[in-house]
This record gives sequence, C-alpha cells and structure tokens, in this order.
Amino acid sequence: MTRFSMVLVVALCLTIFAFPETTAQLSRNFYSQTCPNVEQIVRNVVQMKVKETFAEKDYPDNISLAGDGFDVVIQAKKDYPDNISLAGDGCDVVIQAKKALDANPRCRNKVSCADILSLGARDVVVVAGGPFYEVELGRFDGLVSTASSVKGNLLGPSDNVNKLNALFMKNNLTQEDMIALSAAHTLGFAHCSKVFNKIYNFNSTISVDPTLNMTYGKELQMACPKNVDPRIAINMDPVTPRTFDNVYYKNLQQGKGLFTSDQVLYTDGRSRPTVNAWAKDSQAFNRAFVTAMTKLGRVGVKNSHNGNIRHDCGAFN
Ligand SMILES: *[C@@H]1O[C@H](CO)[C@@H](O)[C@H](O)[C@H]1NC(C)=O
Ligand SMILES: *[C@@H]1O[C@H](CO)[C@@H](O)[C@H](O)[C@H]1NC(C)=O
Ligand SMILES: *[C@@H]1O[C@H](CO)[C@@H](O)[C@H](O)[C@H]1NC(C)=O
Ligand SMILES: *[C@@H]1O[C@H](CO)[C@@H](O)[C@H](O)[C@H]1NC(C)=O
Ligand SMILES: *[C@H]1O[C@H](CO)[C@@H](O)[C@H](O)[C@H]1NC(C)=O
Repeated sequence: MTRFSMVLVVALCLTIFAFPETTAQLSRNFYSQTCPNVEQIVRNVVQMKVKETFAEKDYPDNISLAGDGFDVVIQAKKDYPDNISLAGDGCDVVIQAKKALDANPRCRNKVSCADILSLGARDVVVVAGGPFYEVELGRFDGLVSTASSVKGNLLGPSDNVNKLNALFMKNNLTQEDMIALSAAHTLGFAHCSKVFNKIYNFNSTISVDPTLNMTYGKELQMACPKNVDPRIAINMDPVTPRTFDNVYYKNLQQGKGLFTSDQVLYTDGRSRPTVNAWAKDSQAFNRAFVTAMTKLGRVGVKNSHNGNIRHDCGAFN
C-alpha cells in the first residue's frame, strides 16, 4: 500500500505484532540502558524512507498500495491484495529499522518490532509536519499472528460511525480518539477499488454518494477509471497529501472524504461537532491526536510472558 502514511495503520500493524491481553510496563526510557540510541536509529531510517519515497519521479501514479486505506508506510509495488502487501512490503520500514538496530551490538535483539513500529509512526507524523510526542516503550512482540485473530479488529472503508465507535470502544478508545486517529488519512494512499462504490453508479437504483463533493468525485473518476490497474494508488488527502495537518477535517466539511468511513464523521451528527472544532483549531487536533496515539499504544501490550523480541520482524523466532 503505501509508503508514507503510517499512522492508523499502526492500529493494524500493532495487531500483527502485539495482540491484546495484559498490559506490560511501558515507559519512555525503557531502552535507556540497553539501547540508548534507539530513537535516533529508527528516526534515521524513517527519514530516509520518506525522502526516497518523495524523490521518486513517478510519484504517486506508479506506487501501488496495500491495506484497506488504513495504510502504512511502504513499498508495495505489486502485491496488491491487502493481506499480502501488509505481510510483505507493508512493514518494510520496520524491517529496515530492525536491521539498523541489530547492526549496533548494544541494541542487537533488544528492541521489539512493536516498539519500532510505534516510534516509526511518530517519526512519520513529525517528518510530515505533525506534532512530536514521546512514545511509551517496552512492548514485546506477539507470538501469534493469524488472519482470523485480527479479523474483528480491522475497519473497512464503508464503515459507519456505529461500527467505528464499537471497534474503538472495544479497545478502550473513545469517539474522540477515533475521530483523531482517522486523521491519519491526512497522509498516504489507497487503492481505487476502495472507492468504486462511492464514485460509480454501479446499480441503477443507487446514485453516486450524495455526500461526495462532485468536483472531487469527477477527479476521483479520472484517477480511477472503471478498468483501472488495481495497483494504482490515490492520495487520501487530495489537498495536502504530504502534510500531517487538520486539512483532513476541512476536506470532510467540503465533501472530500475519500472513504465513506471518513465522510461519515461529518455526516453523522454525533461526530460532526468534533470535526468542525478540529477543522478550526489545529492545536486542539494535535493535542487530541497525541492523546489518542498514546492510548492506542497501550492497547494489547505484550510482556515477556506472552511475547518476545523478534529477531526478524517478519517472522517468528
Ligand atoms: C490472503 O487472503 C486470501 C483470501 O482471503 C488467501 O487465500 C491467501 O492465502 C491470503 N494470503 C496470505 C499471504 O495470507
Ligand atoms: C480496557 O480497559 C480495561 C479496564 O482497565 C482492561 O481490563 C482491558 O484489558 C482493556 N482492554 C484493552 C483491549 O486494552
Ligand atoms: C447492487 O444492488 C444489489 C441489490 O440491491 C446489492 O446486493 C449490491 O451490493 C449492489 N452493488 C453495489 C456495487 O452497490
Ligand atoms: C467542492 O469542492 C470545490 C472545489 O474544491 C469547492 O470549491 C466547493 O466549495 C466544494 N463544495 C462544497 C459543497 O463544499
Ligand atoms: C512504475 O512502473 C514503471 C512501468 O511499469 C516501472 O518501470 C517503474 O519502475 C515503476 N516505479 C515504481 C516506483 O514502482
């Protein structure tokens, strides 16, 4: 899927690396004795990846994505089925950072993939102009990773506010957290297939989504013709796709939410006031985002009894 926007997908990747259960002891200086440079090492890899991504001349037409729009970082160039790209290229930044850490004798096999992912998500936000925040560390990596075990923990592009709230609530996150984390779609790309229902009248009885801004709808139809190459990716934020900002909410006010699950935040009277507030006040949004990311980072944390430190982030030890 994507190479750049790492954020909500964090929710997704966290479920891959660390499944819910007990809460281990998290702290900001967890690696101060074992790997004091962990933050710098991860940041360097993330910064390099972002630079590489944007240096590509053919950006973004030639970039194919994975995932369901809650998309992450990486270089998924051809494996477009969601599960394949996430398992493979989808977590490439994490794998690269792990390599960089393990090249350092002190850090070797000390830093969990789940922690690398949490740091990397923060670093992408910062590189893209979003808020800095301290990341709590000390997660272990999960010992189980199956499609069936994450099934109930993934959102879809057509989900409504009830579904969004239910899933977040299950993970001790509020509607505010949900709306804040949805702004991860201020960065990154998605596959055209995820918006076909929204931009084409496949059924004569169903018209094009009435909440869609028709100017934007026409642009989407141009970018995503019906016979589009399934690898083609489109920006999730059509206005400031490379900047982490509250334009995501301004877009929703204008009917420019890419997914139904974005636009419903404005359509639904329960979430609309928050969308309006954060469209107006970027500092309030930044604060809410940091709060929500920190809470998300506490969900399902593994400890040394039910997790370990993976040697290879893409495989069990
Ligand atoms: C991806 O999902 C498809 C269908 O759901 C399944 O057949 C395939 O084995 C999965 N691939 C991986 C790598 O999990
Ligand atoms: C949610 O919070 C409750 C009470 O603190 C806790 O028992 C439960 O494990 C938490 N759920 C998750 C998914 O972290
Ligand atoms: C078209 O309508 C049928 C029957 O109402 C429905 O099952 C199907 O999901 C619809 N397809 C799309 C693309 O909306
Ligand atoms: C739709 O988008 C256009 C162009 O970006 C904008 O000028 C217009 O105000 C939007 N329409 C609505 C209803 O917000
Ligand atoms: C994009 O596609 C072209 C032609 O298919 C290929 O030559 C190029 O390497 C691709 N670029 C990326 C970044 O995948």
